[in-house]
Amino acid sequence: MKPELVAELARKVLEQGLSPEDAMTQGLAAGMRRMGEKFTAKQCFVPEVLLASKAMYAGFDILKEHVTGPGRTRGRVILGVVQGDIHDIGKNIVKVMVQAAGFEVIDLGRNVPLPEFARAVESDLSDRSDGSDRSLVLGMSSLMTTTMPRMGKVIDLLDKAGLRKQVKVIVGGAPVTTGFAQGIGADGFAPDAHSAVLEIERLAGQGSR
Ligand code: B1M
Repeated sequence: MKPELVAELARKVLEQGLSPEDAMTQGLAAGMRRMGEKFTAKQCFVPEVLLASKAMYAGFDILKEHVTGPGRTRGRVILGVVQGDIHDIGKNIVKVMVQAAGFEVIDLGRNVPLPEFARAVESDLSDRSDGSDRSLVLGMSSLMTTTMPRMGKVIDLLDKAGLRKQVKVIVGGAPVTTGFAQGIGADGFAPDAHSAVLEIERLAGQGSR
């Protein structure tokens, strides 16, 4: 909950040549997870959580500039938090890690209307006048049990639009499980940002075209 201190520590990470990726996943994300557990246990409340997010972003904004990738595009990932859900801290961490792994990310943001996901997929697939055959992955995030079924609705929309076979879908967020992901017909699931990168690499390697 101390933005100045977190910023100072993030700068120290860089000065000491430590890995900004590790600082993000093992430091910032772990800290937010701890706040999440405290919030759930009613040991802290919304103002503290917001202060913790502010502190998280104070470190995140410094570290993200130093997360480097392989310098070539390995494919494109469309990312967003589903309609009705404004929790985007996890999605933003996933985004930076996926970018660092060399993927181009189209970030649709949070509280994304469901048809917008399908539109983004359609627009990417139709914009291949350069003959590009890069892989395409759609990543959806949801932090609430009330909004997570909407990820399945997006998959249905892709199906109806005849786009489903041309894109791999990965879902994530604290309440999401492998079983849930399989149940809604997603191709992949990841419990954290590091596994999200590995899963997206796997999906992209399968040739999602
Ligand atoms: Co709210 N909130 N919140 N909240 N909040 C939860 C989610 C909740 C579980 C708390 C609780 O009651 N125990 C609960 C949901 C209950 C349910 O499921 N039905 C809840 C609620 C109810 C609400 C409100 C409705 C509260 C209210 O107003 N009455 C409201 C909802 C508003 C809305 O969305 N419409 C609300 C608001 C907020 C804040 C604005 C205060 C703030 C969000 C700030 C923001 O995100 N910009 C907030 C926060 C911070 C939380 C908790 C405390 C922490 C979430 C978080 O940031 N975790 C959360 C409690 C909890 O999770 N235990 C809670 C840290 C983050 C790094 O982890 O997001 O899980 P996470 O991401 C991880 C992995 O999940 C994974 O990688 C990430 C990094 O390792 N991952 C993916 C995430 N997306 C992925 C996508 C992938 C793959 C992996 O592939 C595409």
